[in-house]
Amino acid sequence: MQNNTDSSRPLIAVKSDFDRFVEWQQAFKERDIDIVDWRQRHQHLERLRYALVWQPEAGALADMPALEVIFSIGAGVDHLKGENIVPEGVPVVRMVQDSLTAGMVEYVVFQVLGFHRNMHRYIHDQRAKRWSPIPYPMPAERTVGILGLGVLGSAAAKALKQFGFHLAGWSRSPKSVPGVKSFHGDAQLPDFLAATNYLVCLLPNTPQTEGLINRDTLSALPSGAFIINAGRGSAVVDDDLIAAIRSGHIAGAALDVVNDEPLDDKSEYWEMENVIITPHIASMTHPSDSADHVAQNIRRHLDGLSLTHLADLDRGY
Ligand code: NDP
Ligand code: OXD
Repeated sequence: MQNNTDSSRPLIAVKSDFDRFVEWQQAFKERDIDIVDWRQRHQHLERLRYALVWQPEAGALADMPALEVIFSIGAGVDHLKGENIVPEGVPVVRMVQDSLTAGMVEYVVFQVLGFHRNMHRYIHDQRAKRWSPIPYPMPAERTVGILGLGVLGSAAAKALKQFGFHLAGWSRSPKSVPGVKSFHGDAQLPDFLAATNYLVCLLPNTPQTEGLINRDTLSALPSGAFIINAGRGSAVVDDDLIAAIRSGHIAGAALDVVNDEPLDDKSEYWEMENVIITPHIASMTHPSDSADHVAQNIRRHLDGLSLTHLADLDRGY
């Protein structure tokens, strides 16, 4: 079916994650776009102006002579970094879609509330048949600080605000999100950290964000702070975080992303009682609605309009 394409319709090659090709096929069919499986792209190279990819092999996109736009299946574009991945001059559109944002909001709210209400401790208490109530503070006595106040960080902040937490965000440039105190740049990082009880990281992987959560920044947080990382594992210096948790300065961490995925079975994180590991599932791209974002951009491209949500690969996000 995928090879039965109509040459007047746009054609996109899809290298899907999680084997979701059939879902993408259905979603694009409903939007009058033809699609080919990544492995069969060679049969359609002259017609393939678009590619939707997750972790393409080096050289693969460069071997598509008609390629005009690359769509990232993820919000992050770090999987497109590196030698000979994105051909010179071909724009990259990153994924921005309501369902992806909603998934991240769910994850962040879930983890903040879980730590706030001590669920990480009650899980162990239950296993030990221990009935041991722990007093908890009011949300108005706690601040959630979000590293990366972009599409996902702003949406998570807005959702958390409804519970009564104080909210702060840190980004490169100043932001104006109602009810969220904006900090920006390296100079304002210490003040942001000093007031943060739940540190949520939604930063992209760039040279500037690498290792940002380290011994110094962790010690700048108030004692008893929690870490929630759903951005990229590269932001964390693992040995520093492990030491800070062992010392009790950091009360717990939820890590959806780690430096080397999948997490090595020798990692100390697995055994740490106050650490919650999830396998990079904080949010996912759902073909049934994310095809809208791709289809709209293909229409814009065909109409000669500017593309939305272009990534800046030099900046790294
Ligand atoms: P955005 O580009 O909308 O937001 C990124 C934010 O990070 C911006 O506010 C940006 O600041 C800030 N930022 C980047 N570099 C720096 C820096 N050096 N110092 C301070 N702030 C910085 O991205 P999204 O919100 O859509 O996505 C964020 C990340 O989330 C993705 O890159 C991806 O890594 C991760 N992700 C993880 C998923 C998961 O399942 N775990 C799912 C989806 C995404 P400014 O606005 O000023 O430029
Ligand atoms: C993304 C991701 O970048 O899934 O969207 O991590």
